[in-house]
Amino acid sequence: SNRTRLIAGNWKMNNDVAGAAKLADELACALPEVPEGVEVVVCPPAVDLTTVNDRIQAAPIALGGQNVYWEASGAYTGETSCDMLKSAGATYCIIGHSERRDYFHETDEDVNRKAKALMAAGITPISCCGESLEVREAGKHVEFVVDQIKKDTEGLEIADPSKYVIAYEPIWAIGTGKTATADDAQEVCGAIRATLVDVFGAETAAGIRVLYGGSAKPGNIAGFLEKEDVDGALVGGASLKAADFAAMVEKA
Ligand code: G2H
Repeated sequence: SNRTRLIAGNWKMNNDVAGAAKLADELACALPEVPEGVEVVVCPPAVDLTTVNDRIQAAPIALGGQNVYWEASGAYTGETSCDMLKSAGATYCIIGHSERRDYFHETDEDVNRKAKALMAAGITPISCCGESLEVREAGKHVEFVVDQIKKDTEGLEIADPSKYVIAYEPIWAIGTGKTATADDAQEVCGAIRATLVDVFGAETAAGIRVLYGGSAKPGNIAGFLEKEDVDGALVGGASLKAADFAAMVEKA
């Protein structure tokens, strides 16, 4: 495809400010340039955003949040708005990660509202979807993810398809060392693309990046990226080591 590949690092709840500064410096050093047709983004914890932003200024690395709240401001203790993310330098934001859905009860309706707020603010959502082991074993994974995509994209208006990203992360493959095969990923990413064609039309669907996530690492990323509908990776564990993350970017 002619879609720009996207390699996104999700640091999750790792690294205090000093640790984030160190990792950001190492990444800037390891990635003075990225291969043509590849975009790179790192998503540190909210308290680390400005520090990381300062450190990656000279590198071809973008900054993203891990979560956002859709209201503009006010009495929402503990939350971060789109404009706050933007003011810290973020141009991407992960939404609907399975950990947020599981531990913090985030629903498809929430994910949909977050996507709308981010896009209105000019921040690119990385909207996560994916099935549990139970759903996979029942053979209902395609149906389940297609339903998530329909709900998560409801009423979205996508003017620039490069500014809306989906990440398919089978929950049973997250941080478990159990990787989905490249064919597993393509099966669902292909179904996601077909759903996007239904929702937005063929032209827009062809421009939306669909990432794979779940124990992606230097040794397996190439196999995923060979697949027609896999346009990059959302990387957790392996994004915490600059050498591993840089190796994955080089292979993209
Ligand atoms: C899936 C992924 C990144 P990991 O959560 O979002 O994490 O690569 O550690 O499985």
